[in-house]
Amino acid sequence: MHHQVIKAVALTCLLVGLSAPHPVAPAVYRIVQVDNPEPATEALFGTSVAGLGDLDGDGIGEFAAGAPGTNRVYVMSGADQSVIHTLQDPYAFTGKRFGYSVRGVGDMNGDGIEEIAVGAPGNIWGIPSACGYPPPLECLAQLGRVFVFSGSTGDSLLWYGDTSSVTVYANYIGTTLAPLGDVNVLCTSSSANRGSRSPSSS
Ligand SMILES: [Ca+2]
Ligand SMILES: [Ca+2]
Repeated sequence: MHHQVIKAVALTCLLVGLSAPHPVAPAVYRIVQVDNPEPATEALFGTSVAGLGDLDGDGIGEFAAGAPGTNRVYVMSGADQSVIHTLQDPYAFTGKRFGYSVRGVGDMNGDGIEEIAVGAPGNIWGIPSACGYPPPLECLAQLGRVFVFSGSTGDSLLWYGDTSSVTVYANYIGTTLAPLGDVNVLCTSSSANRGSRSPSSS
């Protein structure tokens, strides 16, 4: 009888041991300060920040930080914070707040690497000079634009802008960005979003 009790207790302990969850190593996080890779007065580095997937294949996700004061977005390694891509306005307009917003938008060109959307909402005070129709690039830049860059190469893939002839109110397209899976990139503005066109149609 005594042996049976000991045997039962031992079996119970074994079952408890087997049912206990396996120990899981706690995730290790570290906080690092990331400075502007190209320090400049009023660069506004860090106005926008976005987490990204792994772009360089080291198994660690990347991040992007915008500096709309200098019209730059830096895509940086999550492992060592080195700069992987420096994104700029393909049309070299300045003062249009390129980098005011940034988001990862998934893989849009099928190469398996996430793309990066960047907002450039245009002039702070918005009201552009007379544009006419179709509006020239300079007017679209004042009204606001959104760009999509390849995550693997940093090359510009697409951009979106207001193609209407309305010139009284600025739209600030690109103030915020939201990924919509395989639908596209949703662009929001403070007034209206009335159209888009690709660089090839400019
Ligand atoms: Ca990585
Ligand atoms: Ca891609």
